[in-house]
Amino acid sequence: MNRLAILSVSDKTGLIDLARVLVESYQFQLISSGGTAKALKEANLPVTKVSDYTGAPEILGGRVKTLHPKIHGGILSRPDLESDRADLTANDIQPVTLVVVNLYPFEQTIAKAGVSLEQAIEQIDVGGPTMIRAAAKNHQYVSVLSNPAQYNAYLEELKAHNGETRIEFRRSLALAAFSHTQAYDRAIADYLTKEILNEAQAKIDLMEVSSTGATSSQPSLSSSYTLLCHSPKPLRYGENPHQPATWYQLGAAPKGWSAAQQLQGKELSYNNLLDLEAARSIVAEFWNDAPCAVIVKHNNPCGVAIAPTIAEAYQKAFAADSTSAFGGIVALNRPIDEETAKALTSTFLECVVAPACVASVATILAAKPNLRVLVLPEMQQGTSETVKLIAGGMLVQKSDDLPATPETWQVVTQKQPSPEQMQELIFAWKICRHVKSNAIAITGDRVTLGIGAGQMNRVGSAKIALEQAGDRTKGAVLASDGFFPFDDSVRTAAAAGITAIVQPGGSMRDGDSIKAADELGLVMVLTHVRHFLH
Ligand code: 93A
Repeated sequence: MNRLAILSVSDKTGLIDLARVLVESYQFQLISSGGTAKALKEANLPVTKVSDYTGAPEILGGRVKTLHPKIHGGILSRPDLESDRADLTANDIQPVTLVVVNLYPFEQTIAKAGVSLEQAIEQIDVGGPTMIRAAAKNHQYVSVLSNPAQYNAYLEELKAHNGETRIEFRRSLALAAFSHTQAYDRAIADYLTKEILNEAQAKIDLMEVSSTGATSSQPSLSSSYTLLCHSPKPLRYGENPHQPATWYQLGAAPKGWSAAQQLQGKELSYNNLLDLEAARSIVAEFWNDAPCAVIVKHNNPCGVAIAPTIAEAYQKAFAADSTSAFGGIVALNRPIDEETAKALTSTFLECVVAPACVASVATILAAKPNLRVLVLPEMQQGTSETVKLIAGGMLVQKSDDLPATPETWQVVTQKQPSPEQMQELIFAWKICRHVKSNAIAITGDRVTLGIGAGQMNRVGSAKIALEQAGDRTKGAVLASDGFFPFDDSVRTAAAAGITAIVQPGGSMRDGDSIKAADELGLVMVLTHVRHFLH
């Protein structure tokens, strides 16, 4: 019986010469798809069309040419295996010895000017890579030539080995084949990525409530964003029960919260996710630090602490403002340990996220079945941009991921900070930037003592933070996310016992604040960087 070769090539370079030797010197029987068969026939070479061999015509304008069990059965069969041989006989399939395929010229097509997405898509070869991969998989028995440059080497191999090929040779062809299909798919993926980004850039009309009704259905994304967003997951509701909401994954592969593992607890809500992200971003700030625990409520931290153990850090973060911590979202920069798990289950919390949680600890947490426990190994990785919708538009900005650079800070008071005070100021500053503006953070011994968030004037935030810190303000430090427009905040802070302040500076009246600090014996450090968070 003749050996069977399947030839299906877009680039017909060297095809005739190869086919002639295969037929005349090695008695191959040739099977080819339409265009290839035509070229061979014109050169007076004997060839059977795939459609005649399979009995199935080429359909869908050529989208289905070789995708047939008689083709793939022949390529993938193992003639040494009795069951495979039986299958071949039962289905009238001949084993294939050689596959010669080169693919639709996708890259050459997209390199041309003015090529539409539809035209590019038609140049995505499906049947060709399928044959190449099948032959490469079955290289124990089959040779695959995926490039005309390999034809001569193949003929040389046949010549040198009595019309046969060695397994090492077939394996090297298989490797070349898989590398080729990988590069081919990469080019397609790159092209689609560019298309999607271009389209998204052009259209900023993203969220539209689906036309089927505002409250009864999930909000849907306009087409441009649907391309970027994947796996839409309906949430029970948004910030409030009358707001339908959906959680979309950005990008094809799950990452960030989409990749987090939920060990137990109720389904995540819209507000949970927002708070978890706020807590994660603070933990990320202290990712390379000592054990750190963060408790968030309504997107603002109500307790953050650093301590020698994660259990101690959690206990301190909780004690920082135990009233607010009720129903809080906790993030830890260390795996949850048994001691922390016990503390976590002794109160009502909404969610806990940590980089890891072993089974024995999970068992302890199971005592609170409603508590959502999440494992997010890459907690330090955030977003590169933030997006907000406004009427008729969308605001996109780079995320505020500028690291704190205390080496560039400027002490502007007569009094210099002690090294310990400096460390505390860094801690307070790193937290303050994660508090909604106007933000004031008061800390001592690496624990938040008072947080003033979201007030419409800075002294208002300062008053709230100081009141919350109460008598713990003695010797504490204060951070402000924006400059002080007046000296009132400085005076209020000093009166409560604050000893050092870190703030961006940049106000017309910086002089007044610095003068007040000097008068009251405070340390003041300017960062020259502000961190508004709205
Ligand atoms: O559209 S396809 O993906 N569907 C197929 O079933 C198929 N089989 C082979 N393209 C397919 N091919 C490709 O056709 C080959 O990879 C080759 O590039 C080309 C050869 O077509 P023709 O022999 O008609 O010139």
